[in-house]
Amino acid sequence: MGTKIMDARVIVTCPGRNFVTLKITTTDGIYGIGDGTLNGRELAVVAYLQEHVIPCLIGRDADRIEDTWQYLYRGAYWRRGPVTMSAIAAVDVALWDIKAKRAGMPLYQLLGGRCREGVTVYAHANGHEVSELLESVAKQQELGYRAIRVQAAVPGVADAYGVPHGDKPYEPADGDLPREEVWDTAKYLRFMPKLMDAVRSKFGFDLALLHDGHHRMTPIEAAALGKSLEEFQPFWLEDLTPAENQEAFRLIRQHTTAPLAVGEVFNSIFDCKQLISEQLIDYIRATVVHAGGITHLRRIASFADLYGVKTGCHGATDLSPVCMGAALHFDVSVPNFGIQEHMPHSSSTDEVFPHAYTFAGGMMDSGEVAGHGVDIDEKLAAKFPYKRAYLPVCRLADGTLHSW
Ligand code: EZ4
Ligand code: CO
Repeated sequence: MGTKIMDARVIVTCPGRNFVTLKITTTDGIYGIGDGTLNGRELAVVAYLQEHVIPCLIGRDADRIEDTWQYLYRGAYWRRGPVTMSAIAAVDVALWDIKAKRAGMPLYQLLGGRCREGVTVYAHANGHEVSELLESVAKQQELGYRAIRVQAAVPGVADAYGVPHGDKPYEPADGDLPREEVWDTAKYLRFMPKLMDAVRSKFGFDLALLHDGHHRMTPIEAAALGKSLEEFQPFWLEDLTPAENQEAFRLIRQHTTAPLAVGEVFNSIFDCKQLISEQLIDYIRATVVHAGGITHLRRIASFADLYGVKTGCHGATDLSPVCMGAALHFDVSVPNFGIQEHMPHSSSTDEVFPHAYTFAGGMMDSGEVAGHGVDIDEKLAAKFPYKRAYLPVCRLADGTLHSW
């Protein structure tokens, strides 16, 4: 027993979008990889890893995952935050990958084994008009998805969240400097019931329908949205209001029974402690890369389970295939699984990160390969150098900066 960390290296690649990957190699010649991508702030995590984490890793016992997590979290004195927690996640996932490879087992076996036969995922549908959105929903249904997130352009509003610019697939981090978008919540609140009505009228109520408010409402606006959409039975309404103020969700809850999902920007259990313990949400969206890896995400999920809150891991394209692979092992083994987001990566991203996970009939699966089942083709990765890319910023018509 006992294998030591011999080498740790950060690989940055941009096969269509930027990804940060940590590769850890042990003295017995096994390597593991972890995702450390933080959209629009990628190089901050690279520096954190290279300058401050990797020097402490060399020579450590690769089997001591929990101790290494505690060392990087408590030991740093400065705790939490997306940069720190993404860096810790990269180490944590690489070490779980190594441990599972050494055991000769898929990672989910080390997490207690399967709790389900597959992972129900939801797709994104979007449109510049309602008719285009309806076509997009039909297309996702044909691909096999039974849960679909709907986002459409709002009449009279220049930029709605979740709708692509032009014909390209939706990928918001597209500016060498942040693109500026203009937003109007009142118009959005008037439009949303019409949109949901159009979708339910065409597709009926068997389809699980999701929607992302992307932090743009005040608590009372969020309450009004929930109330107006309740009759369309959404599977969830996501990120209606920014969640720095957790008790704001009490107000939303007083007015609507629409299920609420929050937490893709959370990086610690403390970000959702009150939301969970007061049962102010129904799904916790934290995922592997931004919430401290498998080790910390399991802690969040166990805590959530005490209060009947289910998981709903973030799975946009800025979370690399390495994160998706690790998340799927978590998803098949966590008792209180809810749903997993799936936004397929570009073919060049899939080529740089060969993976064992699969999609069929609206479900994904981790696969049965030892480790988390995701690798990186370093030669190919080197052909796609880092390219600075920002997420947009959002303003109101009078120029006031608003949450994007
Ligand atoms: O805007 O991942 O639910 N999914 C989302 C994402 C986020 C991006 C930000 O990096 O809200 O599309
Ligand atoms: Co979201």
